[in-house]
Amino acid sequence: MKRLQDFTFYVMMLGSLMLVNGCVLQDHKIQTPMRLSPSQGPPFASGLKAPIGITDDPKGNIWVTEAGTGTSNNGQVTVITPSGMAYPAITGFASSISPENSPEGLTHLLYMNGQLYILHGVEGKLYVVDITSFNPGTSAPIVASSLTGMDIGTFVKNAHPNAPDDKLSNPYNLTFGPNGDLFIVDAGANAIVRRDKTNGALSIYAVLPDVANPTSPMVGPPTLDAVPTGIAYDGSDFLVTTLTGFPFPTGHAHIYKVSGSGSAPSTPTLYRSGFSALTDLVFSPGGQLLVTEFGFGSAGRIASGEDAAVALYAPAITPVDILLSKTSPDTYYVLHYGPGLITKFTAQ
Ligand SMILES: [Ca+2]
Ligand SMILES: [Ca+2]
Repeated sequence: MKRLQDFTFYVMMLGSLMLVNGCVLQDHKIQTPMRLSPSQGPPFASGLKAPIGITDDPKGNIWVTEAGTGTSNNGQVTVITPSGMAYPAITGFASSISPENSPEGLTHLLYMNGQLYILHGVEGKLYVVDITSFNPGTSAPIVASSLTGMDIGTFVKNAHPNAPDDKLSNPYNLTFGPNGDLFIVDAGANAIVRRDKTNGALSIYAVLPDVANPTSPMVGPPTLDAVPTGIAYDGSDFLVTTLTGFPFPTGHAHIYKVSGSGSAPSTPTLYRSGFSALTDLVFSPGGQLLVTEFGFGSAGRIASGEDAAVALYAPAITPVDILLSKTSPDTYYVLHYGPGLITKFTAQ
């Protein structure tokens, strides 16, 4: 079971977005995209090593986590300027090889007020890095060993929200929520972890339930771990995408809603279903969800998170993060894990 859960770790990815910032800074014309049209020409960025997450700053730079090769500690955060020039920003994060022979290490990251909040799934740590004085192309890369990560994993394993399964932690994706606290989905513990803005105290905010395995008893266990991959906050509730564990049955991945005002543990309610291997979500300017599906048994997609039947772009090769630009109207960026690239889309 450990191996199966480890396998799910590397395929899960991403993130959340500053809905409020995205809305107020830009004059988006397309409130609810019906289609995403890819930019012509080469991809916005390529050559990324096992990339997992993207975020953007108010200057239009895209910051991306790369898990690395797993053969040396070459996990890193790369920054890509609006013109598409890529520079290493933080280098030398631990990168290891999972039992399934894929690189693992850094997971998602999030920009807020001059700082990057960066998760490392294998270390179970949160890094907070001030980048206000970092100039892409001229600043020397920050060395990861100079940073002090905050331990998340030990708390999560001790809290053991996924009991009776093994104690696991894989801090995977994050968003800011009520009181400005940070909310982290842990893909190993199947839980939402709250980190107090003021004193850094950690608590379990919600637990994502197992789902019945439609292929049991032929393939896999009777129930599957939810494996949360993305989290977004709309000002009152959280929306959470789930990968759904091995064997990743087509059409059985859910989006959950978790109240932002409930007392912990807040009980997730089913928001939408019928998806496959969800990896991320983002709100459109009109408040509608867009989601990414990794593509196991079926092709990967960018789809409406309100209706699983509505594809916005397909096939998409192993998409793991979707971002609504803070600076360019009607522009979405999508990160592709397998081919290591970022594509730019215009909403239509
Ligand atoms: Ca995202
Ligand atoms: Ca379970």
